[in-house]
Amino acid sequence: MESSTTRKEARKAPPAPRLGGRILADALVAQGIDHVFAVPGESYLDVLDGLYDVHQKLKLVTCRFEAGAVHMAEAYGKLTGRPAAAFVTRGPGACHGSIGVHVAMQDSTPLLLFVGQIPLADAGRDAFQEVDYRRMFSPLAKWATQIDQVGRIPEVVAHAVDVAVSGRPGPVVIALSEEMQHDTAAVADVPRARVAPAAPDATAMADLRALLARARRPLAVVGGSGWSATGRAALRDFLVANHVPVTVGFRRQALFDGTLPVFAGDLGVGANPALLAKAKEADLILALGSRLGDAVTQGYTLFETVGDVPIVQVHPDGAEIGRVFRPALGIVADLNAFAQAAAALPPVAVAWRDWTTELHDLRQVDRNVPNYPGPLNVAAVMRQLETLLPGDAIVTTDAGNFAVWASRFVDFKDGQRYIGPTNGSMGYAVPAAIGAKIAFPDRMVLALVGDGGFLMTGQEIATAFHHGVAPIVLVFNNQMYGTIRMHQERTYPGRVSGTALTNPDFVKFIEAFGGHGELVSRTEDFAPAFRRAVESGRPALIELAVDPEQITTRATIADLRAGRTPAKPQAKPKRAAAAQRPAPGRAKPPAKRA
Ligand SMILES: Cc1ncc(C[n+]2csc(CCOP(=O)(O)OP(=O)(O)O)c2C)c(N)n1
Ligand SMILES: [Mg+2]
Repeated sequence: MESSTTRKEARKAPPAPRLGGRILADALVAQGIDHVFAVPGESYLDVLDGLYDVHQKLKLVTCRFEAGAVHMAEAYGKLTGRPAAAFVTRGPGACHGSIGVHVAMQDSTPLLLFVGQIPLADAGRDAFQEVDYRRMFSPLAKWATQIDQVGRIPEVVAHAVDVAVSGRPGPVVIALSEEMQHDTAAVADVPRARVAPAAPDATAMADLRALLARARRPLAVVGGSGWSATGRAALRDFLVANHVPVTVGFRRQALFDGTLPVFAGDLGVGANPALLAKAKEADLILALGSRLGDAVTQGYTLFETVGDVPIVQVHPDGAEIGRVFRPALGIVADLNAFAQAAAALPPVAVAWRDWTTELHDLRQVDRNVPNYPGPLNVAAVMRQLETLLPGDAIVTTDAGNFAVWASRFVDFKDGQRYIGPTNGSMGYAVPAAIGAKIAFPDRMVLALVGDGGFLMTGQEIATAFHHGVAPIVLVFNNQMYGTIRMHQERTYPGRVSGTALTNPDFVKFIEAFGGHGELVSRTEDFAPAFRRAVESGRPALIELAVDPEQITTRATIADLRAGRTPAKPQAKPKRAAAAQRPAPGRAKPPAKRA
């Protein structure tokens, strides 16, 4: 029989020596990372070899472009709340992939980006593809570091995951110098840390309730990342029980069920001007997870930054609370823990039923399908799409004017997800859809993208084929960089410069990969085409022949040239100055839009 001393010694036995590449692969597994999205490079050959050994626990998704790989990983993290890893090679690979780090930072998404690094022995010689990643990524990432010693791989990877998921989640970039990848060390894996979520302060919750009880026109702004299904359900219970009108932040649709009678629409690019005007009448703002960022606040003009209207801001990171808008009450808490605590508060006596109804009605009126001229009414197509999407569909969006068709006309439901780049990153939707489909192979995943954005990363559809997943892509083809054309027509009417596009045959494009393609030019053809795309079981693309004249959901090019732009919220001094500048035809600063 084995003595107890022998058993103890066996437990204490030093771990077997492993190569750095293998230690790194094992470290990812130990931290619960289950997907790696990569474009290979000779700078991390040893890690690729390490991944070979763990391929049953860690799926390696080979991509075509580093921006695509990082967008896939970002979307995976956004949807699951756990980071995926992206791997890119040094220099050019890191430059291509950097866009996804910016998305993850602005969207507060947990993400790990590993970059192969040159040999440490050559550092500082401007060696082949050499870059200092700490400096390159320091303004882009939550943390940028480099591992130079093989023995510290488990420690750094564990800490990187902790940083990525904690507080305001974000991207961590880790460069891997060449030596440490093929050095050997006898180090143990580091287990995942169990960290209890930060609970909201009970006194602050009572203060929140007191502020709500005093309000007459409250308004909730729901946003941020890290919401769980349970957290969102609790949030819904709290807001519905108190009959608070609810808006969602820019590209944060489906955090709140759009079909509920308290839903008032989204704030952000393309928001309902009538809602924006009403938001200025609110006498209490509940910013729940939202950073109250640039797009959500119409360039920081929607509310007073230091004003009389009390703002309650709930965020997992104290550094975000009051960053621009001084709150009457800030609550640092995990959003899901906050929602549970809020749902447990006794509802207040609601004195604003008419206000909530008024805001909800504005949303309904805005959702009514206008009688757009031409054979394809994109608003009507969106309303059809709403009925065709399953209750658990995942929709990804790109950046561009086309995106407003969905946000204005589709009410996303509780079980659905809608994700997009709040930093306005074109080329996001297709790779994000592939990342989403890899995370949730049994759910329908639909990418919404313009003709401009599609040709930035549409080739990642090859990755979908390679890994056997079948997203559907809806290309809104208006044959131009429409958003920029809109700004041109507003600011320099009739002077089209650098915004026209010549496109390929998109149906043939997807067919060349072996996918299913459809061109839809008439409203009534959309639903059957969509059903055929779903039934094909293959990656599919539906091109919508959008009338180029209908430049936004609210204006034609002729409207813009004539200065007939939709009503904007009442301008504050900053904007008022811009409004007094010369009429169309003369230089006017373009609005910040993505
Ligand atoms: C990576 C990137 N490059 C450029 C821009 C600037 N930009 C914003 S929208 C837009 C045009 C988008 O065109 P398209 O995808 O066809 O959509 P549309 O606006 O025509 O609906 C451009 C060039 C951006 N936001 N992101
Ligand atoms: Mg376009």
